[in-house]
Amino acid sequence: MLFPTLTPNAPDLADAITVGDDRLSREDLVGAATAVAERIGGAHTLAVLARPSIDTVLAIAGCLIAGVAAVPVPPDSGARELDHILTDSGAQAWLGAAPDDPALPVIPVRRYARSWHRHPEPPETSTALILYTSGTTGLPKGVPISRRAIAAGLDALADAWQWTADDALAHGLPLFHVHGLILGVLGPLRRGGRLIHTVKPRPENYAAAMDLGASMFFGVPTVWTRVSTDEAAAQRLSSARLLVSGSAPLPVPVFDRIHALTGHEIVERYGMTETMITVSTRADGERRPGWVGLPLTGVETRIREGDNDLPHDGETVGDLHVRGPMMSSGYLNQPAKSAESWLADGFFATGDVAVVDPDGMHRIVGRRATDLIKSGGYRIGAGEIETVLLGHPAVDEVAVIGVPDDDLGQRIVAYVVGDRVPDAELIDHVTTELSHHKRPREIRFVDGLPRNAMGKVQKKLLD
Ligand code: MLC
Ligand code: AMP
Repeated sequence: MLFPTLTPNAPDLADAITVGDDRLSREDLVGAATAVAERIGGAHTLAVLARPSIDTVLAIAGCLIAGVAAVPVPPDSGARELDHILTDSGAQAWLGAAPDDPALPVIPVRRYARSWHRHPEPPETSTALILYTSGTTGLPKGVPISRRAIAAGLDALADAWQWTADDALAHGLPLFHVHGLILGVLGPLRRGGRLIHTVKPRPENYAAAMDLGASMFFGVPTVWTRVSTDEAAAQRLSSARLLVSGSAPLPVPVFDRIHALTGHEIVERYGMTETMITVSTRADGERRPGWVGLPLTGVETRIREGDNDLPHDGETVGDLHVRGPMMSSGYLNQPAKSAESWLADGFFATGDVAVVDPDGMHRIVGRRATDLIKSGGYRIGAGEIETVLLGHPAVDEVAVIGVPDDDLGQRIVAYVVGDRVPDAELIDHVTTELSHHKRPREIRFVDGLPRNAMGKVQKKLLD
């Protein structure tokens, strides 16, 4: 059973889910989510505007009970992104909150409705979630994730992190990605422990979660960077059981500062939307700053150059491939793109380059493609932003890159050739079409872009 806690005979827990100041007991969660499931029976795919709220948790839980695929949508999606996600996923309606101009029917989530009906367990191969993630070019791709993959991924992490029903997980990450949603919400639902969602991942909110009994914290590196500069907040986390970082590289100085302030060595793990988490430091293992740990139980990895395996000597850098039961099996509606990454022998070519040492410890060196930017832990395709900026009448040519940033890891910078309009006009144009986190933080007007003999922009020569 995927979620033993979502059945009427699960033991009650007064504060099973806390989101900000809002709270739901296990009994109310099961009753309200089952009532949602009653209302959506017969649907196959529903969109959920993934605000950090109890209603979002109820909508997703209702879909999981009913066996309906949920498509979590960034709540600040712009028009272009929204239209694409709804069309590509085949979503039939919004479940719960909806944007102002919903385009689809809206099925309400009734917080105070209750049902104690017992639904049959949906097939384990059925799609539980379709998550959207950026590629180097084009619009985001849908990644269908099966119930079986979610179970395998969460159980492998429970093994690595000694994660049990006694844990109270705290975080403030968005509810439309692997990190905040699958690990951060479905994790506690599968393990049976409490969830404390802090709405925003601010250091003071994490410190306040200690008063609610938080034992385990999730954050992207930007969150840990901010915690490390807020001494008082950091020190409050000292008595937590485990601090975990992922979604982007955790800078070694941040690992060291958090260690000095809290006594904790952050557990780092590596994953992708397409594969879920495949490599992690173990709670009972070595925590080496700058390294992301060992393959999870059931996972195999290799580093390659072309078709050749490279040695695990701690120095040789190669393309990282992973294979494991938590992986998705391909992009939605994209057989050709899927075939580029899901290889015939079952391995997934991650696009990351890595080294592995003789003990199996992995270090992520970087990404092959410069056109995938990681900013604040979000994966953002340069091409998607360039297309939108080219749609602005003042822009003749544009190149978008990620430049190193102490806070965000990388900061989105757009080099623009065209009429000099105020930066805010171009930034707002992007937020109207895409999600806010895809907005350039900086616009640099230039007279021309560096190009090679073929006319291709040489992004490496920018910045
Ligand atoms: C300023 N703001 C604007 C704006 N200018 N908003 C829109 N348009 C403009 N022009 C405002 C915002 O509204 C916000 O206000 C404030 O500026 C800060 O902006 P932000 O972008 O919300 O926050 P920021 O501080 O930059 O973000 C840092 C962050 C965020 C860490 C909070 O990047 C984040 O949540 N990252 C998590 C990403 C994640 O979960 N990735 C997982 C991928 S899964 P206000 O008032 O709203 O604060 C994955 C697999 C794996 O990778 O391995 O896990
Ligand atoms: P996403 O699809 O948003 O999950 O982004 C996945 C990408 O994030 C990976 O391909 C890596 O480039 C990066 N990533 C995730 N976790 C880590 C980590 N711990 N260290 C370095 N990079 C990471």
